[in-house]
Amino acid sequence: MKRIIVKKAFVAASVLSVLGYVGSASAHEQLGALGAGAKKTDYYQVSCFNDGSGDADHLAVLITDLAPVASPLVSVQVIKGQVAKNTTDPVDGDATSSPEMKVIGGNGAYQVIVDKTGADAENYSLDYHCENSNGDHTGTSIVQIQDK
Ligand SMILES: [Ca+2]
Ligand SMILES: [Ca+2]
Repeated sequence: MKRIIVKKAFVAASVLSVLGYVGSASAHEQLGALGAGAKKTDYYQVSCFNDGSGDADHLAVLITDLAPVASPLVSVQVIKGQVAKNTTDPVDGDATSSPEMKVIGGNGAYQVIVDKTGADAENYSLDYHCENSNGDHTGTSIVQIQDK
């Protein structure tokens, strides 16, 4: 009996950790913080690839400016090849994100830059999804290159 309880607890913990991992991976949400300096910028590389659901057509991103409410607006820029785009969350600390932005660049590495308009520390949530031409998820991975 005791052994069963221990085993159940272990399984529950394992499921939780797996759910936590899968949750963050499938949600493709990156939480980040920008320091108080006006020039603080975070830099990621998101890779889109075929994980069995077809080749990626584009990377879709949006940014949410989280609490604390401060004067800077938070934006995300995406660059791939000859294409660069920007989207900005126009209101800090509310429930609404920036407009979603899609950069059509196929498979491969997209440069993703998160910055803000001025001084004061900011927190943000970056949503990023590689999708095929039908809008279905394809393989997506992220690496942080600069954390400022
Ligand atoms: Ca904020
Ligand atoms: Ca907002």
